[in-house]
Amino acid sequence: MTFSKNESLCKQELQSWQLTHLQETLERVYYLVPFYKKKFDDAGVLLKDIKSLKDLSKLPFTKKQDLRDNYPFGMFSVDMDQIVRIHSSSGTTGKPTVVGYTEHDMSIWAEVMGRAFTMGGVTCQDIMQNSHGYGLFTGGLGFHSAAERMKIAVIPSSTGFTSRQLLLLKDFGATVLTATPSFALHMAEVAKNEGYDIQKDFKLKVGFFGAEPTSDGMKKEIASIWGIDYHEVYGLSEIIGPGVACNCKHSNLLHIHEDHFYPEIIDPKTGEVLPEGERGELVITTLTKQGLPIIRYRTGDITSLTRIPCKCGRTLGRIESIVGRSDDMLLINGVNVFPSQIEHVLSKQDGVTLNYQIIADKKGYLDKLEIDIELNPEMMSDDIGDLDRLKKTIQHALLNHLYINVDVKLVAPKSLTRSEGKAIRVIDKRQK
Ligand code: DLL
Repeated sequence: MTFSKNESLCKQELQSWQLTHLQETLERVYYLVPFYKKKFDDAGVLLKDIKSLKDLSKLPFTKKQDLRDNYPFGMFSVDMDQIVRIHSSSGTTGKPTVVGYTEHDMSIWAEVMGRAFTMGGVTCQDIMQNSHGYGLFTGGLGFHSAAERMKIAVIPSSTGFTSRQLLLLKDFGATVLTATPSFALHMAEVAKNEGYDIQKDFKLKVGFFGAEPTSDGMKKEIASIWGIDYHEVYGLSEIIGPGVACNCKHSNLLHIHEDHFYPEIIDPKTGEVLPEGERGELVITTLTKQGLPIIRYRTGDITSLTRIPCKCGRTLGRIESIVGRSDDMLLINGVNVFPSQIEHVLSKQDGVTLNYQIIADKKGYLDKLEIDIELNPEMMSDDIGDLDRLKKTIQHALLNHLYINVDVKLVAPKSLTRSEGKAIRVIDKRQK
């Protein structure tokens, strides 16, 4: 069963829908968003040059930095009186990336999430505990609004407060769980410690997880500990939020809702479009969005795309689980962290140098971030109190700027390894 008829259009119908909506979107952005008019003019591309889907590759890419440069609302194609929701994600310079939705966009979001819920067999008989963070992050409210529109009873438990989450999960009898994979595993660990019998005390049958790269092993572990069907949801706020792609029961590959989000896979170094099946960076063009239509957005996510038919009957292409990122962004418990954000904070601190190393690791099932920073030689002192105060000041500044707790270690001058080429700033022990 599918949620909407566009999920199983034949190739010609789908391509004709995509081309019509692409041309409409290009008109919209060219005439309503000065950034795109300049970009297309500079590239010497006329709207009438885009006669086929392949012609899309003539257009320049949009990057995260473009959204920052047009902060906050410069890329919107409607007036504020038509915007009904604003979300944002954190940025390298302190300026977040801002996204806005019209009522029409909210319907598209609910539709693609409805497709995901249907892939997991969820109906209005279900109760969904939504343990994604609520707020500017699109995870919490993205799942919430779509569930409500499908008349699914949704428990807005948000993330954290694990013991209380477990109490609600048991007493309210949720059948569906949504969370980041690391939080789902953390919940299971706490449940065991608190003496719950996971299979007997909870009624969960399916879970939707995403927002961070997850190994197949971790997915299997979550499915088996909770005794649920694991569905992966992929998405990013710049495109819509969660719901860009999701896997059905027949495959681990994720159906990408390409009637709304047109995918291309490019070589991240050359920008060339790669043939189907090859791995590269996912680039997405929105086909139906009004608030923030976006052309050839470089997601930074590495994956591949296939259009080999799926047993479920959906004709939408499928992407493999995100393999990694083409930039240096770290995802710490679902929060985006760039090394340059950390450097920005350190550059404002007296007493330390900019010789630092970032170490991402796991503590239990949660991510933890440690930063080793070399002290300024003048700060070398025997006064432990001074050093402790400095450490706390930096931790506080990082929390304020990144919204995550960071374990700061102050180390002696010249004690970190120097490299001859590019400095190795990040050691990600989670990938081992
Ligand atoms: O993470 C939206 C989301 C919320 C997706 C909840 C799924 C569930 P952003 O905060 O803008 O949006 O972060 C987007 O997160 O470019 C990927 O690098 C990463 N990401 C999202 N989903 C997955 C996934 C939300 N299933 C960035 N697997 C994206 C791996 C993912 N990485």
